[in-house]
Amino acid sequence: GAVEKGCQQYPRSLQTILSYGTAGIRMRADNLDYILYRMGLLSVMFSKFRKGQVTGLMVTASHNPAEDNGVKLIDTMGEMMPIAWEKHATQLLNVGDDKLEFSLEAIVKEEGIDINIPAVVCTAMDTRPSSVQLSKAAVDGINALGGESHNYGLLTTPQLHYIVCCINTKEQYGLPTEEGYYSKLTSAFLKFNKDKRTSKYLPGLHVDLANGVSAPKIKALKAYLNDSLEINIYNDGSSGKLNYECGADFVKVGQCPPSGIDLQQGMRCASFDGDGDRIVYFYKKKDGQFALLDGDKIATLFASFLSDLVKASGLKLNLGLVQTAYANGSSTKYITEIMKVPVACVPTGVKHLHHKAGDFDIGVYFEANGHGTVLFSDAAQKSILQQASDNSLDKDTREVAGQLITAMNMINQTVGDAISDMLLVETILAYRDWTCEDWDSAYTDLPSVLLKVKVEDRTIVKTTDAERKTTSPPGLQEAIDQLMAGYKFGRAFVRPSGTEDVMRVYAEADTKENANKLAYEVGLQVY
Ligand code: NG1
Ligand code: ZN
Repeated sequence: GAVEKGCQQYPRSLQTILSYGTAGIRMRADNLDYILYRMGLLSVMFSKFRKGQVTGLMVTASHNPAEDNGVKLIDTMGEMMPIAWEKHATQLLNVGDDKLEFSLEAIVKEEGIDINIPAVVCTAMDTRPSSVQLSKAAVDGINALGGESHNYGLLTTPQLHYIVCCINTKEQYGLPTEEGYYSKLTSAFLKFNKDKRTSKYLPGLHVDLANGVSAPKIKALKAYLNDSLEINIYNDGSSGKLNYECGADFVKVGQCPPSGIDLQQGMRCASFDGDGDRIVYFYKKKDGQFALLDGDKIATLFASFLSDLVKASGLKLNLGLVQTAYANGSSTKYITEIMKVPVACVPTGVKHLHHKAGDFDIGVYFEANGHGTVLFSDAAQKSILQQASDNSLDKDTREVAGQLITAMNMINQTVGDAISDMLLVETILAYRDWTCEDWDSAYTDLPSVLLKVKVEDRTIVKTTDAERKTTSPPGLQEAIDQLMAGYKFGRAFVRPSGTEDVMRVYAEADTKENANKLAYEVGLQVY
């Protein structure tokens, strides 16, 4: 039938075994056509499985080079596709063209899908040269199974997540359009900031947009902000290349400013990644050194702000923070010992963090690389709303609950979102009248380093304890333990990347030199 016909147009061009990785599929764009076609098919199955609710498909390779591309599948509540469905993705990716229909039937059977339910899939893409063609392949896949496709063209990844959520909640979450997104977030921002009186906090912000899809989006956002936030744009794609020497990943891994920004003292800067779901801040210290305010710093800022509001409101809500092994040791220590907020550690990948954050009434989660957001449980939202309108309470208490609601409306709860995170960081800094130095002073990061090691077969390394330890090959963990013991505050781990064909090595120690040495020594163990 139609599926087979599509196969002729999108034949399987790779024989290697692929898997649905940390956040979907990513590779050089050349061989992705059939993969996008097949993921289009899968998103229809998933929509049918969810009784015809809308699912999402985003064409992007995030922070990876412009020559790469990939796909992220979105759940009906706007979150990431459930981990339980990744095996179906992996299955569909690897079967021969002649087995594709059979494979689809197997999914129908296993999941008890009613094939007659109409399916709807929203698609969008980032600015990569290959994205238009790959979106078409996905749409052809969607249509081949009779699914209805809505192509939103260029969007940031979190904007598509937001739109999917809005549609399925019957607009309770907001209007399911790009304008609806800007208007929801910026109304909250303007409301919170309307009486701000600041002296140290300056409204100027300098943003590196990685030459990606966020450039046109931030330009659109600015029109909604009037002059309440002065955003200066860099790397807007007009001359530079996507993610090349710029963007959140470049800044985080390289611990240096992106090209295009002439960093001066007193400038408050931020870098987005290529599809707008990560953000890190940075500035130049008084001593002239570059200073990074990464996902861990943003998480602690959010958590302390929200926990202050919760305390002031008198509400009994438990707030927790979720990190991965990449979180700086100093941040974990600060959160547990000084802030006294519970911390959970989960494996890499936002899907794990997001899931865990749901265990709290208010769950703040961030990867150190700047991907994160805040989740409010249904019960928490309800009690906050109730408190805000309870006339038996004094005015101040009601107002604090109102502030919590406003903060909540500024947050994209579906997934980490650079725009939304930026608005909340700016709100908190203005509210506290803080400079970057004030924010940064909470704790000092341990020097850290992240290496990539090319290996023959990265799957031989198996991990446990939220990837902080290895279980295979034998002897590796003992060797790493011994190396770590040689350094003050030494901590290191290795894990196979889920998005690139490399092993990742992370190390931190008392000095930059020692962190580098430790990472190098651990790297030699897997090389
Ligand atoms: P992998 O390649 O599995 O390490 C990377 C990031 C993740 C996550 C995904 C998806 C690091 C160390 N890893 O995963 O945190 O962001 O990409 O984009 O930053
Ligand atoms: Zn991204």
